[in-house]
Amino acid sequence: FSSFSIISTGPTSVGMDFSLHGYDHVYGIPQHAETLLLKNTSDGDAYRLYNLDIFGHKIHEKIGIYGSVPLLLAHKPNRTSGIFWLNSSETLVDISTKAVAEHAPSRSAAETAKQRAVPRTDVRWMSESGIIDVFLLMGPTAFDIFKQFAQLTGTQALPPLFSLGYHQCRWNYEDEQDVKAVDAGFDAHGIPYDAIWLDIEHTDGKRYFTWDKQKFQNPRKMQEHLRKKKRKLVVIIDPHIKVDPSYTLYAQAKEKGYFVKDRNGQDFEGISWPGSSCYLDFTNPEVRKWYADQFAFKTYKASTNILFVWNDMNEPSVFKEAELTMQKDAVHYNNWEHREVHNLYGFYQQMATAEGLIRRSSGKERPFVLTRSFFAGSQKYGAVWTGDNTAEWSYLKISIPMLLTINMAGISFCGADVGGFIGDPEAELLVRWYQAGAYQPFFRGHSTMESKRREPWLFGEKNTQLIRRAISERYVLLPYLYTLFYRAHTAAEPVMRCLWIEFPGKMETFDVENEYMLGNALLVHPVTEKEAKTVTVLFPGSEEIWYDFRKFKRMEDAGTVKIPVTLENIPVFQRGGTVIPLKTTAGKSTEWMIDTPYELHVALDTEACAIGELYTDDGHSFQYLHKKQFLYRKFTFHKNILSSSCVDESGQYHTTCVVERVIILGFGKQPTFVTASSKDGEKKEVVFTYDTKTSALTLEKLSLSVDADWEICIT
Ligand code: MIG
Repeated sequence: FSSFSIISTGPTSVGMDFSLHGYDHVYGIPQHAETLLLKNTSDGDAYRLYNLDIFGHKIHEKIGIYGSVPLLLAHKPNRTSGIFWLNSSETLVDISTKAVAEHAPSRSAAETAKQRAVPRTDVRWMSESGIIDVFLLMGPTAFDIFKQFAQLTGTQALPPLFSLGYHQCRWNYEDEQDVKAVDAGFDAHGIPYDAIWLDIEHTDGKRYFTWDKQKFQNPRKMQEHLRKKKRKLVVIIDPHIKVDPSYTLYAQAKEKGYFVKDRNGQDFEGISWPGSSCYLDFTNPEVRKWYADQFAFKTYKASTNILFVWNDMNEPSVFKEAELTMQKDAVHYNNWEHREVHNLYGFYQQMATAEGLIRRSSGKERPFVLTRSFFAGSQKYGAVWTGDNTAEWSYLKISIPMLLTINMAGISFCGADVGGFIGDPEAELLVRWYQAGAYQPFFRGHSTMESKRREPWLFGEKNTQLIRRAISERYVLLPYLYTLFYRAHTAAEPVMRCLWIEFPGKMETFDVENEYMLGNALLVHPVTEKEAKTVTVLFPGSEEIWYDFRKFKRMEDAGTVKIPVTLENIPVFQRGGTVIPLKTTAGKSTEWMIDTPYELHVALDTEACAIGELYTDDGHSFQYLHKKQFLYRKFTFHKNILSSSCVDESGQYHTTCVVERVIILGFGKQPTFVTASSKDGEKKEVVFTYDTKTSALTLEKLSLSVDADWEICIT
């Protein structure tokens, strides 16, 4: 730490070495624009965990960007371990993987000791200050690690359903007319979306919680317009507060002493978008409470309950300071130096914001808050995104390992700016990014000021159609995605999983980062090369069966397979043995789809069995928690019977929504007769079609309630 300047309390430095015996694959410690598999750092930079705003950040660097989670996972066949180094000051992680000679004990003195080379990974954690507070997570499976980590840091908040839809953002949607026009554009082009976003220019001179009076003359009316369209508004609220005594927020915070102080005890002043700014001290619980109160409808003028929030610049980003962040000797609540809590600053802002949104609804409604900076536990408060990426193929490619790593660290709800924030994507890249984003947890198109407008319909009819198709696939998939989020919320299972998490014994999966599993049932392989004609897909597990998710055909070859691709879509496969709940069609937004019927895709495994789940509730309130208003159902296919049963009897939710269609993939032969029977004994004959080419059996016009037990028998 010789490069640290000695100031005030100064750095103290703590560190510790760990040897992971038998392991040569380590993962985790987001956020870096780096590969999934952590690299040996002995001949270069250590991985750094220090939240920074790095505009136009490069790829394959060990410098930390925006957020950090000091959790490292190590994996070897059928065994996973974890190290959670709980320290929020600047941290470096050195990794050294080597083969070491291990001596097998010799049985007799005469026999020479046998030697064999076994892998070992040495991990050195070094933090600038604080204490050593470290947790060794024993697994033994990856899913055990996720649960153990969740016991310490919490699970993913259950997102309101709308927030799993598509988000349309730009720096900036200029004014009310612009917002209305973009909103109308989605309808005119038949593209679903759920939320339109306003960046910093919507405010009165970057005074957050206010509106630019010229551009947004009637923000309430604009929100009513969106509400009628069953859509939401998300606005940006940054942590820096403009130094302006006539700005109520500033005046109040100043008077109450709620800003971070400099080493001389004065309010720390830095430069940001509003010019000279002070920074709220979110580490102080009293400040968080006060901040949460700013979201009350009567305090936040012209805000309504369809308005949700985006926290940016909360590393914190401070222009003109060293590394564009706050000085380390700035002073927080209880005299903590900034260096001690740096990586927690954004975490606490998102916590306070989420609390504010909950409180404005008197505890009834789930919040949605997107944050750029994050720390271990941020999953409890909402979503994160990977910050300012660039509109280049390489950034689309690296977004996959980045999101997989964030998921591994407990934060399932994450995404990268679709299209790339900086620059202008060519149409093909934009289409490919939409196709990838549609199968990732947080799905938002966003672009910087200097870039050309890129709403989905601005690239010609053909590309509009491709993007419409990608977004529509997302909407149809929402019941599955929402169910995965429920599992993340209740059982700490990541939504987006690198392959080895699902196939822990298959070494060929350990470094795969160009494809992933969405839940346990979908294998997704985004196309990240320009003009790709084929992609090479690894189908993990020789005993698995995989089906083309759209054409229902069973994949003939196993292992590594070259798959032809067109611009139409990216390869997605359903794993044999799973049932995926879908909606039959996409609607204009999630709220338009409440009554849209379900469709089940039942993919049979080698035993002709399959199992899957569906979780549903009102999609926006905490009633699922407080009143147990939810449905948690299970679908089982066994011995030619598909049955619907209840997973959690404690939950009840009334819905008129029905299962309309069931498609069974890999069904051996043309059936003669299909009947559906409900629990009360009512039996009816089912219309079916069997496709001999794909072996897909389609059952139609079922009209079976989702909230009741039933059986479909195939003979
Ligand atoms: O320094 O609010 O990452 O998404 O559009 C730029 C303007 C500040 C950075 C965010 C980006 C956002 C932009 N912000």
